[in-house]
Amino acid sequence: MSSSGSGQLSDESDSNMQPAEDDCERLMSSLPVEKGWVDRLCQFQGFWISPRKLRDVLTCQRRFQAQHTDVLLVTNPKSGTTWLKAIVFALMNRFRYPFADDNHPLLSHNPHVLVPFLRAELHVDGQVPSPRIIATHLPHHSLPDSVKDSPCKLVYLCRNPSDTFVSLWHFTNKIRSNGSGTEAVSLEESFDQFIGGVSVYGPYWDHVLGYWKASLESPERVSFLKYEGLKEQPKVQVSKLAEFLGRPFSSEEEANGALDGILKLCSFENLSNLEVNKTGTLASGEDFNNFFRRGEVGDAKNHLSPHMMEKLNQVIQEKLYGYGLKF
Ligand code: PAP
Repeated sequence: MSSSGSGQLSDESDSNMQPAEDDCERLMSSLPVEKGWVDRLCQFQGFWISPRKLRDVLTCQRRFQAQHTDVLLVTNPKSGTTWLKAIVFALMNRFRYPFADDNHPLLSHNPHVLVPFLRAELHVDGQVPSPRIIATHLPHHSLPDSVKDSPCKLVYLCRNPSDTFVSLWHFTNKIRSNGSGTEAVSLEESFDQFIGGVSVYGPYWDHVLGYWKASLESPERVSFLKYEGLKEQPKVQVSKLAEFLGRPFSSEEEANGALDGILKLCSFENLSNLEVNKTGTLASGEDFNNFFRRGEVGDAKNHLSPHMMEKLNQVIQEKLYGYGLKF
């Protein structure tokens, strides 16, 4: 077994495709560990993850069966996952659920309920209607083999690192304070960890770069979007996304305002003001309203000092600019 976070497991538990608890414990004890913002983080296959989630990832890598028609939505946490889930759900299901339908599922269900995260058992027929829309935060190199070998489509949404960091920091502190009375984690300490590459599913830049490269190599398979681009040119971006997903808007739909309707339905203003999103809670315990804070571009400058912004820009420049990726 490796001690560099490469995450090799023995084959002992292959018979049921689920790693035995002992096997997981052994693997865990061999992985690099750092203090996280909520829980500890261990480095597995080069990315940082909470030990609580490691077994699920291992099981998923072994057992998840991709289908050709799957659509996988991928993000670094706090890059606009909730928004992307809403948009793709509305777009893919627009004939079944017209945007103006008073009973549209997005009006009564949080997007995280309508679009599940990748789990091993999602391959069980009928759990998610086909074509399945599934989300994940896994880095590209750690996707299950069945996804890598499948022609299914991947949509990656990235967000500028400063806003992603600030959003993650706020979210983490909400989770920490949820009933536990745990002290808030300081912005400075979290920032140093983030730019040192230690963040959940990070390093941030490795995550982004993995999908950026994949989108350049296989543009018909991986679509790379930016949160800022979606904000700036929502119609252009969502129209391109619809084409990528094989569901282009017809001229009749354009005339009917379907694209505008979907954008309005999925807007921060609309979703954040729905009763379900103000009061509901995920099965895992997070309140839905924690997924809606400001939904703006550039809020980081209200939290990070000019020195911090400069430091982060420098790291991003070093890590990403050489690959043609700029924010
Ligand atoms: P997740 O990765 O844990 O699922 P995610 O949805 O990516 O979380 O992050 C929430 C962020 O998306 C919040 O950003 P903020 O902290 O900077 O405000 C949230 O406000 C923003 N967000 C949620 N819904 C929308 C939306 N419909 N449009 C734009 N931004 C949104």
